[in-house]
Amino acid sequence: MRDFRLYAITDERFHPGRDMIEVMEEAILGGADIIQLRDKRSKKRDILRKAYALRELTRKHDVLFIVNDHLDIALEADADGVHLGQDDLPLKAARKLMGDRIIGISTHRIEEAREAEREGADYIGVGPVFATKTKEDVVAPVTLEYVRQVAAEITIPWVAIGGIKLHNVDRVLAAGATRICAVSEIVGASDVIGTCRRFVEKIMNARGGGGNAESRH
Ligand code: 3NM
Repeated sequence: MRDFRLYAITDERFHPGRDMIEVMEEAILGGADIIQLRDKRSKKRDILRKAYALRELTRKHDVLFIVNDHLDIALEADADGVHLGQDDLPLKAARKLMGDRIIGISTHRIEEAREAEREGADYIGVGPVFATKTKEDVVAPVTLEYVRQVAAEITIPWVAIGGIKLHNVDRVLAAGATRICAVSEIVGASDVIGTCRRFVEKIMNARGGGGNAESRH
């Protein structure tokens, strides 16, 4: 798995009237290097159509493409991987179906992070760091303390997520994060390209100037 920096996730609620593929292309042009299709509302056949379109887009730009929740859609659309939550198919079962493809797991406490690592996740999500309205039924914010814990002991790639904005990302990076995921701040931005550029700049500054941040992975 490539060393991604900025993870962008689709959420059409944040850009009414704008085409999702256009928004995600702007995110990629701004520096997002991994894209996830996340759609909790549409019919499966509509999600599949979006997956085909995003696969074409991500291939054109040579960035990773992940499908949230649906292994069948991920496989059919030839995505690079799938992202699963704690209540989805267990990692071992998902691995049988996904083979060498990427499997990412959402984690909300260090025990879940350890388990995902032990069982062969390719990366984990670490959050929600701050309060978020984007994900329903999510646990209370895990705070920067969980980010520090993961930074100290988890060796597989991990990405901080949840309520991360340009105005608070520096604190997440200072806690040890080297990869950032933002949903509403990116896809809801009036300037998606510029927002992503600023995220990437901050991530790269933190990696370069943060001493051991990069050497950890
Ligand atoms: N997963 P925003 S938080 C999709 O903690 C998702 O596992 C989370 O959206 C987790 O950047 C989240 O708009 C939503 O707060 C993040």
